[in-house]
Amino acid sequence: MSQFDLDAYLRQCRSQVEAALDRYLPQQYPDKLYEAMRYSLLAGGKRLRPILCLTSCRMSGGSADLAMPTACALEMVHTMSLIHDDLPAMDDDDYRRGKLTNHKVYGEDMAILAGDALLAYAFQLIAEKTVGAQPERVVEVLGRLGKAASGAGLVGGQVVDLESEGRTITLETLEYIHTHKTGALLEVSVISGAILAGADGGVVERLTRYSRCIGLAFQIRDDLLDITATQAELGKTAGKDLRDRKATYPSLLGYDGARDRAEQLREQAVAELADFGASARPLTALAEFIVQRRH
Ligand code: GRG
Repeated sequence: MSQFDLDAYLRQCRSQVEAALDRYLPQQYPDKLYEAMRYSLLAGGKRLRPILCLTSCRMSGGSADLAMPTACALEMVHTMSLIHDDLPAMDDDDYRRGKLTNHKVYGEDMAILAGDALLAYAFQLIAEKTVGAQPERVVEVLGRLGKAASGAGLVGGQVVDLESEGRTITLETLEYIHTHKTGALLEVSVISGAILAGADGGVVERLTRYSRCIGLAFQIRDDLLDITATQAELGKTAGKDLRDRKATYPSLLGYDGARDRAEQLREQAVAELADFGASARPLTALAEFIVQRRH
């Protein structure tokens, strides 16, 4: 089997996504609002969610163009969640993606509104710009994205996270936080690409199991990096979990235990792809990237 060049693949996907984000969200009136939206949306980042969406769409026989509006919408929802997460009322962070956080530059009022506008526009983008998918598939993607962003997804995870601050929590509560705060959007990223391409229920089920494993593995890696990586590598404050005495996978399982759990999850994720043969190489490599990434 020829070696799959993940770095080249990531570079190519990222440049397509960057161009599409810039195109879908041009600077316009009201100037300050769109400047604030574009400031965070075009600030870099790994673009993992759009890449997962484009990759699962291709694996299921669709084109990158088919999934690009959804891929960009996923990045908009992700970015708005980072803007709101960084606000003084939540995590109160000064740096994100190597730059000052949105509210530090534009003020809290504009940061809240930029996040709101990105969230609403994400749904508009999918509805208006998706070309070539069956309408009921587009509706399914809209519904799933809505659920992932709602109290049953990101917002629910964030609420339990805020309520857990300064308290001792169980591994079960920690898993609830992360499967909702982080896992839900990663899952819909993988699934939406496949749905748009017309994948059947069996494929969607396998990819759901794959994405749940990589979602949790992603978060465990995040917790490990918070201990080992520097602020320059992370683009945000490092060592914050320890300082805030937050429950994390390493604090509950030990550093090695958490690392082993992430590796187990990667293996489980990859096992779900066995039936897809060579077409699953990018998703296999992405699972590896998630547990080995340095930022
Ligand atoms: C979605 C309506 C709505 C509101 C947001 C604030 C909030 C509710 C939720 C918090 C969600 C959150 C910040 C989760 C953390 C997710 C996470 C691990 C982010 C880091 O992702 P990376 O590493 O970042 O992919 P880059 O910068 O590479 O994109």
